[in-house]
Amino acid sequence: NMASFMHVAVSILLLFTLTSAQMRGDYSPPQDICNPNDGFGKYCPTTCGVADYLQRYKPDMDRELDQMEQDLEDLANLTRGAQDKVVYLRDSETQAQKQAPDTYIKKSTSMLDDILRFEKSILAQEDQIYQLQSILQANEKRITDLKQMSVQLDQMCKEPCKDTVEIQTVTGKDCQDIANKGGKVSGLYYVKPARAPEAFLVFTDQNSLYVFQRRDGSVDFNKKWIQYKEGFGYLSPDDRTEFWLGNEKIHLLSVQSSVPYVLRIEMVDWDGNKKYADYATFKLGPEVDAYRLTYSYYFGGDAGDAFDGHDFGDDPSDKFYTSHNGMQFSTPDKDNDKFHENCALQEGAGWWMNRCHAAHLNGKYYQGGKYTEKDTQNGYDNGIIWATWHSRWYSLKETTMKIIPINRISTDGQHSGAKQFGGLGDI
Ligand SMILES: [Ca+2]
Repeated sequence: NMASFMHVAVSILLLFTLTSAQMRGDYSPPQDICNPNDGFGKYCPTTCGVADYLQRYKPDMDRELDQMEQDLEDLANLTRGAQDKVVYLRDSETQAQKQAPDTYIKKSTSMLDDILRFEKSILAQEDQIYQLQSILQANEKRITDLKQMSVQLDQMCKEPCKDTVEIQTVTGKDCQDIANKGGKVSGLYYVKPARAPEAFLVFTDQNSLYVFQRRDGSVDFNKKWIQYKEGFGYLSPDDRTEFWLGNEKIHLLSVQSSVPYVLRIEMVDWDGNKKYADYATFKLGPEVDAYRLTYSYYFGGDAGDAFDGHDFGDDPSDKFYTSHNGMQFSTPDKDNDKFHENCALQEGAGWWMNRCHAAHLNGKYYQGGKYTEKDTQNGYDNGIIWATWHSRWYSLKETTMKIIPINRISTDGQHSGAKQFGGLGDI
């Protein structure tokens, strides 16, 4: 058992040596000056993506390994203690045997003492054996967990790291243009909106929609202005990865069309319930206006109008100060909100912050949904929030934000753009 345990421990250490070597080799630019064009849009993770992923796992794994090392040492100490006891018992026994024939009567008292000591030692040893067994069980569980993690890691690395990804050959100024030219399948297309300096990749489908945000917990959304501007995460041809397309691209897409766009927000909670909210005439302003969010009205949905703010019952001004229409975009390094401090910095995410929010889909990912002030760094509700559906202390499981030409919605029905969610799973 011990040998196999050591074997696993060594394998895991080896795994870390390999991954950290890879980090040194592949990952040179620090996170905040990540090259905006570093392969974003290909199926493989960007350098930023790989680094984020490893950085998320390494501290936990390091801690686990330290704990295991400590447990091993305790185990060794206990074994030594037990061995000492056995030696002592054996010595006492030998001595007793030697002395018994001659000095039976004289020694009988001390023999009785020895027997009492034996009994005590046996009890103590049983205790130690019990402790050792518990430690062993705890270790076995840890090893199983680590093995599982390592298998998942392996799977994760295998799947998205395809060398090639199918990018459709048809291009155009928007999805409608692409469809007109024969681009009929869902997938990744290059589009070049009217004012864009160069074409960029987006996911689009038969309904001519663009997906610009997807959450499933695999990517850290605590990013700076430049990253929210250029986009981060991973795009995939089956639209199942997590990303922020980038404010500049969302802006260019949202302002070029002659047909108004509807912003559609789709959400899934931890019980698998799905809800959505639509906003008519969605537009994102240019960078000089800090990518201001505007729409004309709540177009419908069953999730409620959280963008209009929410009365949390703390103050009559709650609803006004948690609305989002007309808000500029803020990031931890750029404060454009209506609060005397920086909402985006407090909550570690970029969003159209007011003072601060009733909707916050770029928030921190909390497994299981429910979280409390104690789970946060500074007591602020920083999860993935849609306050007109779940409380602000409930973080949603999956979200998607997409823009759809309004004619596609009215002709094809409310859920024409909706698609089955498929996350990367819980890691
Ligand atoms: Ca502020």
